[in-house]
Amino acid sequence: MGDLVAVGDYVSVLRTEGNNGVIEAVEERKSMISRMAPRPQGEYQQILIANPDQVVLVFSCARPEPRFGMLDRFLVIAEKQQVPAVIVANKVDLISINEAQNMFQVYTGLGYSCIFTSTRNGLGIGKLKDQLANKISLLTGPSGVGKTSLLNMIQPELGLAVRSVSETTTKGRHTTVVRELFPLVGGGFVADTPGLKALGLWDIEAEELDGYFRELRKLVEHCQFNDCTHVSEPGCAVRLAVQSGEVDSRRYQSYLKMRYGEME
Ligand SMILES: Nc1nc2c(ncn2[C@@H]2O[C@H](COP(=O)(O)OP(=O)(O)OP(=O)(O)O)[C@@H](O)[C@H]2O)c(=O)[nH]1
Ligand SMILES: [Mg+2]
Ligand SMILES: [Zn+2]
Repeated sequence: MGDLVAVGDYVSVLRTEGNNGVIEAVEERKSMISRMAPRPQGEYQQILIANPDQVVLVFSCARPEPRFGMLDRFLVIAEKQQVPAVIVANKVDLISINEAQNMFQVYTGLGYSCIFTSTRNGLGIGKLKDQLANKISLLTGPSGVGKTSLLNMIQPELGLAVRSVSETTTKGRHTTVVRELFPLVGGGFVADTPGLKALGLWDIEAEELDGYFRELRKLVEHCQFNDCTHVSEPGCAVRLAVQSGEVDSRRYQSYLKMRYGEME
């Protein structure tokens, strides 16, 4: 089971009366960002966006603390779909730029671009605006990290609703509810999404996971066994690299969690 049509799909519409129409066909997607959404009826593939040029993963440096496990899952999905991923570290005003850079340095070290922002002092807003220009982007991340606030700052005309309750509550509470593509004044579109609580991987096999971790991908060929799971096999190049510090141990833990089915 899954969404039949999603934000970003190219469709053929048959005009009916007035401003109404029915979708007659959905073109094949070249890529999509989707997750397994928990539903009482069972597994369901929720498509967050179809055919994006990039996915912008927004996390806050504090309030709430960044959920790196979720970031790692998003990166795996983006790698599998070959969709470029950009990380936004928002609310830098709550810590310092140095602390923020340290927090995300694993990712910049892997070659992901990371934009440091604050809607309180305007840091990085111009950079983010440039990054979004003339592209179709998905803006996603946990709830309360400031996704909608960032969009409003980039384009105040949008006037999107932002959480007004006290910032001291770090619990998820959704302010954005609908998913929709907004046109950007300078060209391009961006989809704001409600914050996600969990990101279940869809259609990613345990055996292919290491290929979606940039730092593991290049090591697997050096493992003694070509079906190495990188857990306990002898001659495992991945575990060796974790021990030497060449591979970040938290990223390795993320890999294990994903491989052995824990939700994040
Ligand atoms: N200190 C600080 N607070 C911010 C910043 N950006 C947003 N906030 C606050 O964070 C809270 C959540 O902002 P939203 O923009 O609604 O967050 P969201 O990610 O869209 O949340 P959902 O729609 O629930 O997914 C609001 O109280 C904002 O004022 C920032 O750069 N610094
Ligand atoms: Mg929002
Ligand atoms: Zn191995």
